[in-house]
Amino acid sequence: AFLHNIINDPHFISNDYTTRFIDDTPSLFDFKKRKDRATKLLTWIADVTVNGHPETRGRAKPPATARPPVSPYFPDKPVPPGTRQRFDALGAKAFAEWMRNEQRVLVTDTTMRDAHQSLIATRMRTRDIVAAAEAYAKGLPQLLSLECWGGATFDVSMRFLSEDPWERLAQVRERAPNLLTQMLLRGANGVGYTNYPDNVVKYFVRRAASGIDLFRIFDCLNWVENMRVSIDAVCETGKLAEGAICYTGDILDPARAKFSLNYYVGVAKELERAGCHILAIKDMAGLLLPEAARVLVRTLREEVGLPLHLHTHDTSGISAATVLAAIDAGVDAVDAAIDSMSGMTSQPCLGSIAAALRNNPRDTGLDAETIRQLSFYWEAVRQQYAAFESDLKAGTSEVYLHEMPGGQFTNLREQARGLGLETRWHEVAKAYRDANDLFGDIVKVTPSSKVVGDMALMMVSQNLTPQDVLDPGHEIAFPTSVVDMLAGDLGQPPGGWPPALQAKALKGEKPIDGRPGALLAPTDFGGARIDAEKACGRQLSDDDLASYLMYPKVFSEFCATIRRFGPVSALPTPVFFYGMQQNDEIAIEIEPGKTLVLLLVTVGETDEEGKVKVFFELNGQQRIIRVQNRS
Ligand code: BTN
Ligand code: 3PY
Ligand code: ZN
Repeated sequence: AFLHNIINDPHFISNDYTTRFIDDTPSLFDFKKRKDRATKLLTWIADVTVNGHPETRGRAKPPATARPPVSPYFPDKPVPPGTRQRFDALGAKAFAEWMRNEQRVLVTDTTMRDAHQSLIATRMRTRDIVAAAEAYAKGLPQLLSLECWGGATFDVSMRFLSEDPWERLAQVRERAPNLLTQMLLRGANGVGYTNYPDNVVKYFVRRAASGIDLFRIFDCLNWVENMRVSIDAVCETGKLAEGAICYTGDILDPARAKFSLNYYVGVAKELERAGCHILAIKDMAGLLLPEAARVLVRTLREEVGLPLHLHTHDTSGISAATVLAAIDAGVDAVDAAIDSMSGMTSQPCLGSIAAALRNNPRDTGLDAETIRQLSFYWEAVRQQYAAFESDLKAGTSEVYLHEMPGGQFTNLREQARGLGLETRWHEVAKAYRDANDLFGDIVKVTPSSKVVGDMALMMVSQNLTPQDVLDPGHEIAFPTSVVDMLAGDLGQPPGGWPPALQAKALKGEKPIDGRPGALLAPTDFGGARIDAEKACGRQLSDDDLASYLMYPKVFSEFCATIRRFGPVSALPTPVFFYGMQQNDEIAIEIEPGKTLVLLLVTVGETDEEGKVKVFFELNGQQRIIRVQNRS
């Protein structure tokens, strides 16, 4: 077995080894019999059939009436040219000018990223996303872009879905070759939760640019200084850099003078000077009221030469009014989610916005029937993710109090429930606002929103008032994330951190006031690759390395899961989460042209060792898989 491992080791094969090879390659001592992909997948299915999947166990099940999702199908229709061809022909700068001069309202569909991030905890799997891509390409070629990557999807796909985010991107791109692909990049925080060294941010952007055309870049404190490395990196690739101003407060409320119209115009001008091609108004919590949208859009369009792209959330229930007001005031592009994935903490409803503009000079040109068909598809897909639905039932004006981003709202509710605070949700919401005010009134979006959430949960669970938190005589064990943020690890908010709270949390440690990325030593990519390949037991692509640089532990564990269970992203979603039932028959395409036909014959009794035999027929041959019963 040892020799077998040596001659099959990727480094050995490529002659890339030294005298330390045996010492440095622990996987050589991994003598477990190597299984083929089919056996690995059967092991997963058997295990989940017997034990359930940890992510769905004990949660709501898909309704018995759920119908299989069928994406609209246009077999004989060619893919018409779209924004991708226009962008390829014009380049970034001229494309942005075209956007600004176009009369139609341009629309970004967020269903493949923010909508499921905000409604079903980012759990949408690649198969379900990719199956819709061709219908978008053929049926909605007037779209500006598909937001399909970045934000929380990168982490969640590896951590909870055991799938590779890079494969998702490549497949969407291949199936929608006429539409711009769009991602959300958290500036110096990449697609993670902390600042990365500058060379890591650049490396990540370069890799991402092979699949992404439009990068929406933000900083969680609106600190443009902290966005320059990523803006420059995007510009160097020739792709579109969309700089976002994160909207909080209310420009029409004199009591929130910190986040005034002037403030946003200032940030917008900085982003324009920093070289961005497009300006986003990123209203991550859905706080932008219709009248404020009118004023903000009109002013930004006068003061800045870039096309304006509005992103909002419908947590309050009135985001469509905001979008229509912004359109009236001249916004160039808006974000919306397909009908069945819209509303509540997600984006406003794409089909209805398109309807509102039909036969009007700014008509989007989007086809109503295709939107409906796509909505039916996503509706059926969404039923399979019932385990991840929140119990939110209505729009809520409480969002103007707490200002939580749509992507965080249901997450924090879950976290609160986990701490036994489910009956005290409205206190958590109030504490979230109190924590915001303690931090000096800040922008709350990943990762600063996470820090405010941690603080709020601590305050509620320990019954602390803001006065307690500030009281020098009251000892507080601040969450680590709070200490790090007040130490300057996420950067600087406008006006700096409140000195008294900062001193109390840092207990004499000195904060930094410069850009965190400037203090982080550059990563040694060669060394990182060696570590990563050791951890994963195989040679890694440049994309793999980028995953490892963002999430070393999550990526290594993802690799281990795939090593053990094979390409589980190929499993249909119900099978992935729930396994199979007696007499279920499925086809699994593990690579183009290689399909496994699988029948679950029966599940045996649990034996003395606590193991269960699961009987399958694989392409007509009997296969028995024995798994531990842990249920
Ligand atoms: C991970 O934590 O690595 C991702 C989730 C993997 C859970 C699945 S459920 C079926 C199989 N059996 C296990 O013990 N783990 C995987
Ligand atoms: C993210 O960073 O994931 C967001 O969606 C922020 O709004
Ligand atoms: Zn959003």
